[in-house]
Amino acid sequence: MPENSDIVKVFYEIADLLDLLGETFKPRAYRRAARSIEALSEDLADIATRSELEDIPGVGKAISQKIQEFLKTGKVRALEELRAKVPSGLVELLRIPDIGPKTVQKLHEKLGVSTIEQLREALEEHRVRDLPGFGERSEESIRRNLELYIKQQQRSPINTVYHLAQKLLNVLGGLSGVEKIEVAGSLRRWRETVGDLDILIASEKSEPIMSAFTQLPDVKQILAHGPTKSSIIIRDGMQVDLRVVKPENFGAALQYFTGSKAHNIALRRIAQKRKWKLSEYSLSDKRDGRIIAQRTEEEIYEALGMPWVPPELREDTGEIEAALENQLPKLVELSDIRGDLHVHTKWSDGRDTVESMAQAAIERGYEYIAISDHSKRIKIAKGLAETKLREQIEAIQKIDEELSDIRILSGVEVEILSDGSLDFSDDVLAETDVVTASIHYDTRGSEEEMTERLVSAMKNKYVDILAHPTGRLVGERPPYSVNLDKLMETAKHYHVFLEINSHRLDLPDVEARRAKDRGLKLVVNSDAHWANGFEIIKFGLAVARRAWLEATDVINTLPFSKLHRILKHVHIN
Ligand code: DGT
Ligand code: CA
Ligand code: CA
Ligand code: ZN
Repeated sequence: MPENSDIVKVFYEIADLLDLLGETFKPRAYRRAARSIEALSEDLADIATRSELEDIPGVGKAISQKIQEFLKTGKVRALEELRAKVPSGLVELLRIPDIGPKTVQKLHEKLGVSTIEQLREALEEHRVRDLPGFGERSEESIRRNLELYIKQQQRSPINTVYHLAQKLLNVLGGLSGVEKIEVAGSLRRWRETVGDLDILIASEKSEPIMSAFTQLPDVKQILAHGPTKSSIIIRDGMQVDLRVVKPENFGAALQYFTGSKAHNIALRRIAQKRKWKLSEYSLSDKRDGRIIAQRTEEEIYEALGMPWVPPELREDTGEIEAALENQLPKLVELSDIRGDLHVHTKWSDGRDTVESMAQAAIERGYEYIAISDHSKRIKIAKGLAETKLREQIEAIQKIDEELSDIRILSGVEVEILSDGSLDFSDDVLAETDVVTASIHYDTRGSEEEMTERLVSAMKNKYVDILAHPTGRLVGERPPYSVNLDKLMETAKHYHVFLEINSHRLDLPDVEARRAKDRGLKLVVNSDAHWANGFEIIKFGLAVARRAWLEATDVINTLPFSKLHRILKHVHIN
């Protein structure tokens, strides 16, 4: 069954195509219809059944026919015909900020530009400035807007979006009339990357809030400004969607806009079986329109026969079935975490001393940390030579004795060399309490080579943890090729714990979940390089939760009295 949003997309595309063909009035009519359909609380199919489509503002005979055609066939012939007339890339060029149909037409006719890539080339070769009516300044402005557009197409890593969201929640949350405010979408589900940021507000009066939103100082472009939904692009290219709903609908809206789309579709199917309807406004009875639940998410899930589902699980990968049987996992929480086994200091490339890292850990209520600075091969990170490491072990011992509130373990993040051997001999490793192995250089090997290199390191009898097993730095560096199945098998056999690294976010949630299913335990570490760096553990924890991990699946939820027994060679003093 097509959704209203599907036909909305059709009409916007028709409008764009008509724009490009030089039509003036028709595009406006399609946009107007699209906007009123966006604001509907009822399915078009139901309205069509009652033959009331033309009662929708902006919907006349021609548009009503297209809606019916779409409901019947899933297609609109007029759109297909328009698409055939216009090179397909041109519609995308329209999405670039400040570029309208006239500019696109000129670029196309005079320079043969019909794709983003061709526009980039034309700009590089400075061909745009020579177009009549253009010049250097408009060429430069198109170049900047193209960059912005390209940036906006990319997904952003969660940490940057998270901090942006905190700022926006602060500012928007302080506006008068705001009763509730929450993030929704992929950020609320804690995905490791976010396409656009969705914010939801409950308020009786939306206009002043929407105006304040579109006038935020960082706004680069306003994509839409309406009474219920507005979209902006902020300075660094991120799109932010704000929806303002009535307080009584807040739960239904939050549920809907948190997604994922797959989760929502599955949930809606359960509602439909009961002759109910789940929308962004409410859960209601299709037969008499009676509202069953709308104010909170809990009420909605409960009415559908299940407990509230944590947003991290809402991907339709088994969570609905589990919820219906009351078998949802009890996900690991921040308060379960008792320590951090991957911490850097000034001894290598960290910014703070062992003391300040320990102090910061105490303030977080941690029972233990492991200092794990880099080994000598990694010169760029000021890796420690053997003598330095021995000095550090002694220094740590002293500090550990002085601080009774925390146990400080001496560890090392030992480099796995190209041939799979470790950067320190076993004798040296034996003097530490925890050994974390990882790769930071020469990562271009084939999958077999990289896997073999990691596997041979994991076989070392002192290695406890394999840090950032895929090498990815989310949003910046791709993973190296590696066979994770083989790593998991080896980890199981040799009692090595795979790390969920909160800084890198290199281990995808689905892989962490597979590790759990294979009976492995993991460790969630911050890889903190300064005293304020511990708090990013929330992003690693999010991966753990999206992987369905419970506290018992994560070794650093253990008290030290139990942890030391599963590490290979802790020196107890
Ligand atoms: P993103 O932005 O790509 O990181 O991912 P989301 O999940 O934030 O997706 P977004 O921003 O397009 O939409 C936010 C939520 O709104 C999405 O998770 C589910 C809901 N939603 C959006 N569009 C539709 C739709 O056409 N149908 C349904 N059922 N739900 C939708
Ligand atoms: Ca989103
Ligand atoms: Ca969105
Ligand atoms: Zn590290």
